Amino acid sequence: MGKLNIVGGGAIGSLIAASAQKNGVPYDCYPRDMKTMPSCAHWQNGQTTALKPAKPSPIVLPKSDVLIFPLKVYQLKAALMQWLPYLTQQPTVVLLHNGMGGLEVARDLLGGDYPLLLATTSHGALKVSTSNGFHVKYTGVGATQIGAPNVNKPSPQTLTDLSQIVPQLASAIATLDNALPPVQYQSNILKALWTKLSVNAVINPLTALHNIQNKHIAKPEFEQSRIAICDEFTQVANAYGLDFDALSVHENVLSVAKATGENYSSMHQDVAHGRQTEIDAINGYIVDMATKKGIPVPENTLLVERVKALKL
Ligand code: KPL
Repeated sequence: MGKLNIVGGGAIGSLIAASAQKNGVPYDCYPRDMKTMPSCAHWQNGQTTALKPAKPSPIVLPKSDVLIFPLKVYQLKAALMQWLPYLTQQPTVVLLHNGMGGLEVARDLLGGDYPLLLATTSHGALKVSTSNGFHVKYTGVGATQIGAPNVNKPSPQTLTDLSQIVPQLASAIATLDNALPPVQYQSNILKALWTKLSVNAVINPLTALHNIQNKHIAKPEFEQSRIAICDEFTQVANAYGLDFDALSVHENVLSVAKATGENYSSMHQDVAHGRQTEIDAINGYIVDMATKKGIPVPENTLLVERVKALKL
């Protein structure tokens, strides 16, 4: 089994590193900024795990290695370009981010045949600054969905099918599952990513704009907006051959808002800390995809404008 290489020193990347450390999976971290890389993780049971020292710059990785990019979509292009000269052996690349657009960036830079996995996670983690430097806190147990968008259609239905067609990708999934379980193979990863997109498209901008925790978006005052976002999302997704119905999309959004009720969404946190938001990769992506098909999406368009108008 290959080594797990983690790009960036964000909350989810550090959580994966800490869990790999705890579970005895070989790993290395490559943060952009060594000074803000967490040195330690705090688990929900009060235990802590120290992380090994990070690596300052990329190296050529063997094919059996896994290179995961738990970054914001807008950071992905620069990070992939930095790694490109070191990918001569074609280690498996894994993209893990909120929103959409990473696949297009990766296909542009790596080509459509590159061994690539797309993932989405519901694990929660928070990077905190302490008097001893940065730490990462595990805030919510979740699961990771993963799939292989570059493998020819029809996509392998099970992990066993995938391991027969592309053993390298199945083995990369096993490495990730050993590091931070559970990692669940999805034969239709794009549907899983669009599902997550629908959740983020409602919860993230509403929580950021109204300065509220996730649970509050379920209030009647946001019903009209929730329904409009879900209706527009469904029209766009269906136009691209993804089968959604607006009622179930809305129900799923409400159930995630309830399950993560006490959390502040990632967009809320970005705004609160004056960081760039992921609005372009979330509601902005819906607007772009809608425009290509001539579908009017006024609610999503307005949310993009309003989030961008927030003072950061
Ligand atoms: O993914 C999330 C985010 O905050 O970006 C949700 C699901 C909304 C949980 O907070």
